[in-house]
Amino acid sequence: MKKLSIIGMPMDLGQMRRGVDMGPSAIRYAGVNERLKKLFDEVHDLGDIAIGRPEVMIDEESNLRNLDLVAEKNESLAVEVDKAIESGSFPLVLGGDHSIAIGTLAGVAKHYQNLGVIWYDAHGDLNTAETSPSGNIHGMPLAVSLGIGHSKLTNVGGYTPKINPENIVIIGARSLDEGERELIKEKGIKVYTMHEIDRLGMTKVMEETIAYLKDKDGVHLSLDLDGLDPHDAPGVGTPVTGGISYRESHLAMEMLAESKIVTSAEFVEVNPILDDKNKTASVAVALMGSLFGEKLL
Ligand code: 5AB
Ligand code: MN
Ligand code: MN
Ligand code: MN
Repeated sequence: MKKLSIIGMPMDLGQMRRGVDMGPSAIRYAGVNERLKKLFDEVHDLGDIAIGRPEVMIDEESNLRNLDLVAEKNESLAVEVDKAIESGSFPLVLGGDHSIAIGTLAGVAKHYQNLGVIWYDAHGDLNTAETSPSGNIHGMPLAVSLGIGHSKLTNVGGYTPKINPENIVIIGARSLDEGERELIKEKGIKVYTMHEIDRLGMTKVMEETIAYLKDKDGVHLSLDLDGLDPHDAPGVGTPVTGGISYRESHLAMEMLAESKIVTSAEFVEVNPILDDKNKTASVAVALMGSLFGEKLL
């Protein structure tokens, strides 16, 4: 029995551009339920976690934007993700800015001793309050999940760390801050930048990624739509030119489907206000179709 739980996380407090809170609605409007119902025995859309509309608050002591609320809302997300897994469902989280990976991973990682993570993104999301150029928590969730960062964030879910550096593969990186580069080297995190994707091709990148993660007891896919080229995914808050194409992304998802290694996923940073006729949400839904085993023939 294949069950899917869809959890909307309309979070926009991890960055400064409003509109990303409408990401889950845009993805539903693009037909996520209808599309995935064909691929699962049961699809449960659990609706959205309540976020509210507070004014932006900078934590004076740490310089982190909306620190307390981002931590609190991610606690709620972690509980929902945990419940979905307990009920035997595959958890699929719809973002929302990427700070929600803090809660998703808090809910997922307690179920796996040796969780692998694929971070599909133009960015490393490995900043801390000290290295961040922006104070935006959506640039920090991978570091937080490694146990690096403000304790209010690293302790979401009541334990830390969630993942080990040697279990991470970053794909699509092309905008890394200095502190992130240092952390990648220090921790030995595996990264396929756009250079490697151009050079090896997506087939080889995914073959290597799957081989690298195949002995893990679970694999979480954290897909930031800005990993794709802005031409294919314009509706994102921090676009970076020269990204992964729509076709390459489809291939990546199809290869993941074949490998059967992925046990949870989130699709984040869809901002319909910045989009072109819901193109980015539609791309997200098409990629989900491929990830969950849709075939052309
Ligand atoms: B996203 C930047 N590195 O920390 C920062 O979209 C951008 O979740 C972060 O990948 C982008 O502010 C975060 C400059
Ligand atoms: Mn549990
Ligand atoms: Mn990004
Ligand atoms: Mn990201």
